[in-house]
Amino acid sequence: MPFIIVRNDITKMAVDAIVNAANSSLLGGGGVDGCIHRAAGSGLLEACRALGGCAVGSAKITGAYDLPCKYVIHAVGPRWYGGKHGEKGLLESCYRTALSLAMTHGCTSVAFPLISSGAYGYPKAEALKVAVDTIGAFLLEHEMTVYLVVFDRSAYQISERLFADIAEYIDDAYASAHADTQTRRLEDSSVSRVFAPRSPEPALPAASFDAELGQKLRQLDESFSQMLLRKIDEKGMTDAACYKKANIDRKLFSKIRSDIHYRPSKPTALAFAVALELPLDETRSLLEKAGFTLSHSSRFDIIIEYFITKGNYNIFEINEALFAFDQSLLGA
Ligand code: AR6
Repeated sequence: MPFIIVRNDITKMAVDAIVNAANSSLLGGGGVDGCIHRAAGSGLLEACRALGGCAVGSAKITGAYDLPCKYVIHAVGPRWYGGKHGEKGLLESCYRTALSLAMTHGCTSVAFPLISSGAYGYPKAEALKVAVDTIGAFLLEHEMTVYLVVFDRSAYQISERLFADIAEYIDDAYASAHADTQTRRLEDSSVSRVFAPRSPEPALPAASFDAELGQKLRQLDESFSQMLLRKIDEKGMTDAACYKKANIDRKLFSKIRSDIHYRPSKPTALAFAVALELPLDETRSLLEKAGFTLSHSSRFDIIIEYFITKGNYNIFEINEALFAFDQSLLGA
């Protein structure tokens, strides 16, 4: 999965590069900066001294010393002064500069903390949106696995309004699923009152059974991968645009492309439905090809349904919401 949100201590991430939320002196500090310098050892501070500082909104790279990664990218986020002092542009520029440094150093995996959201006071929900949007846009153009490392749950907040809106949608969907069950129970009990044993189906002789089954197997419906490739063509998308928008890595996509009977996981199948911007009924048809359905008994399903019915097909935003509700993320 090219973009993954995880809850972890960034110094434990075994990726090519981790990003530090530094200050413009690059000589260490508190928060994630302090954790990284402590875990990397004094060699990191020596390397930073040689860099001569760094401008706000920019980033510089060093080796990683005792850390399990290869590089540390020191990005200097903006302090929050209320939002009207170019904070957003500077924060975006931090992510973009760090990502392009990672690219030029051949990194295929990078982990970011939520830059500026601690000591620098950037509101967490807004800092998170900048991170998700900027990293998301980069991944639509480049092959890389990017982790957004969220230290603790309180550090992670999707906007309260979105959270409340999804929570309400889940409640309503549960309520209607429950009402359906009740009606069904009533219907079932009325059926059982008039229940009469069904006459047994006449048994088919073994030979004709085999022939009929053989014929049915030859008339298999379009498979998941066939439908996926057809939809990509119909939408006039390239394969790469589709798997990137689906947060799916290239290797998995090639597997799906070359195996018409490929059985994806549900998050993978849904990721493609989102990338293709399928409406709900077509999403259900694509899922069905992989043996899945959307159910109102599952929070995961309701959240996906919420975004599709709102016409919001931004997989990174959907994942942000899934993460906030402790659900598996889309993509693979
Ligand atoms: N792993 C991942 N995330 C962490 C970790 C960790 N080990 N520790 C903290 N965070 P901050 P800033 C989260 O304050 O706002 C320093 O003194 C934390 O919960 O580290 O950019 C520098 O030297 C928060 O969400 O960075 C600068 O002077 C996020 O990392 C200044 O702070 C960023 O919080 C930079 O401030």
